[in-house]
Amino acid sequence: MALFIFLLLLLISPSFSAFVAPITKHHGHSTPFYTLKLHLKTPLQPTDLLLHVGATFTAVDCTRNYTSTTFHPVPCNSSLCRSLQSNRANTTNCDITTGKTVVRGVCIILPNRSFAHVDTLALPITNGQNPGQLGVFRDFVFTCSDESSRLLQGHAKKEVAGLAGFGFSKFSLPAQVSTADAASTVFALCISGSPSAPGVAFFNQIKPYYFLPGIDVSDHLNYTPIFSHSVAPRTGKTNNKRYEDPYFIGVKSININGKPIAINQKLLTVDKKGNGGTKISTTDPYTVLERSIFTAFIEAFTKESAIMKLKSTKPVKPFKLCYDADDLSETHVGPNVPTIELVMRNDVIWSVLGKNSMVRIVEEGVDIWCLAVVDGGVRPTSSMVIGGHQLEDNFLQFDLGAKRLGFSSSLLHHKTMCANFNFTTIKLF
Ligand SMILES: *[C@@H]1O[C@H](CO)[C@@H](O)[C@H](O)[C@H]1NC(C)=O
Ligand SMILES: *[C@@H]1O[C@H](CO)[C@@H](O)[C@H](O)[C@H]1NC(C)=O
Ligand SMILES: *[C@@H]1O[C@H](CO)[C@@H](O)[C@H](O)[C@H]1NC(C)=O
Ligand SMILES: *[C@@H]1O[C@H](CO)[C@@H](O)[C@H](O)[C@H]1NC(C)=O
Ligand SMILES: *[C@H]1O[C@H](CO)[C@@H](O)[C@H](O)[C@H]1NC(C)=O
Repeated sequence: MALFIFLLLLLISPSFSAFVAPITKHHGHSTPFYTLKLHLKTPLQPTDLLLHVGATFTAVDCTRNYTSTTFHPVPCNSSLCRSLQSNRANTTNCDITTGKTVVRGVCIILPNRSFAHVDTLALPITNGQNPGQLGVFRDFVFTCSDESSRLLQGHAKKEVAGLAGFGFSKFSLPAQVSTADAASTVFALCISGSPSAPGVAFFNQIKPYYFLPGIDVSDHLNYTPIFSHSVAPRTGKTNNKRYEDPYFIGVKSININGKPIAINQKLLTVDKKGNGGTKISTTDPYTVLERSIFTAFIEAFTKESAIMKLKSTKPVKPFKLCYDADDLSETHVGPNVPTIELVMRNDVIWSVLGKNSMVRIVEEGVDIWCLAVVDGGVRPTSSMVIGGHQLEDNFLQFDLGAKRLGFSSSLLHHKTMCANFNFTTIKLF
């Protein structure tokens, strides 16, 4: 209970408790990534955080040029600290060395040995159609770490101050800005493929979600069960150590032009150790498939494209199958290639058309479309990881209370797109 008092939200108005934030795609480096813009610190500063749908905590590097009058570390051994560490508080070790300074008496979060702190965070309220004034959260809990810069391999240090964690945790960003308890948090993501026109994240909004020209996409969602399973990092010692709390969906088969490909079903379920299954990721730019699934997928796609008289060309890394742009006809849903369908265990279908299955590579003397799927190797933690490119212009609603994911497939079918949220700020009360 003390925890909830500690986290009490200060809302500007009781009648608006939904929030919104722009999501921007960045192309600058070899791999694209997505950031969420919010306001942090006192006085409030606009801040870009790497969008990480599976991360347990929101993390900012508070050792690097961090000035805020409301910043304070979570005390070692406090009840909030024990809750953050899932009751595995390390009361013998409360000091941490960051750079050349030692910070004493703080709450250390394992396994990455970062420490927890609180500060002010603000997001615009929304009615589902426009953003309004900022809603302010005084005691938002972060970890202090440079995780985002490790994930971006040192790139974009200037632009990206940390990462926004949306994982299944009561300390995720959506859970902390939720007025419901963490287990019934609702949030939605709509990622735009255009670096100049942002997509949008909604918090606490069940409906409506308006996109120009006046389309409420909550009318166009299919639902499938969603679940979470803590996953340890791919590298390093992982015993008992939580690192991510990502979301999984139950894909039972993949169809290419309506024909199912052969997949070992065992790979598609999450086992007791958290291995296998289909994860959703905003930090993998492209879909990643376990080796045997990848091989079957490429084979079936090649066969179907041959039937459509498409001839492949020399691929560009990391892709395996590419076509000359001149040889593909284009439609409003992307190049005309075999259609991919992800069939869920509850028999609803997530269809993936050219715009999401293919990525265009324009380099010196090269103009090709490549199948935007990469080889995950043998025995990866998750057998399928649905990555950013496949999520673009697909609306996703994560309803943790109803334990379901609402998905739209391509919004282009409904004559709108993720960049069509109207970010003109209005006065909402
Ligand atoms: C530190 O922050 C100040 C004020 O926000 C800014 O002007 C300065 O460029 C920053 N320095 C670095 C190294 O990022
Ligand atoms: C943490 O709390 C326990 C129980 O309240 C106490 O015995 C212990 O000394 C405390 N440790 C530190 C480092 O304050
Ligand atoms: C707590 O910290 C001490 C000192 O760093 C370390 O030896 C011990 O293994 C830690 N305990 C846990 C549970 O991590
Ligand atoms: C966006 O919202 C503003 C405020 O409601 C409105 O005036 C404007 O016409 C909208 N833009 C479009 C393109 O509809
Ligand atoms: C934190 O976790 C990441 C992800 O696996 C790992 O690469 C990194 O070395 C860890 N950092 C520390 C300081 O333990």
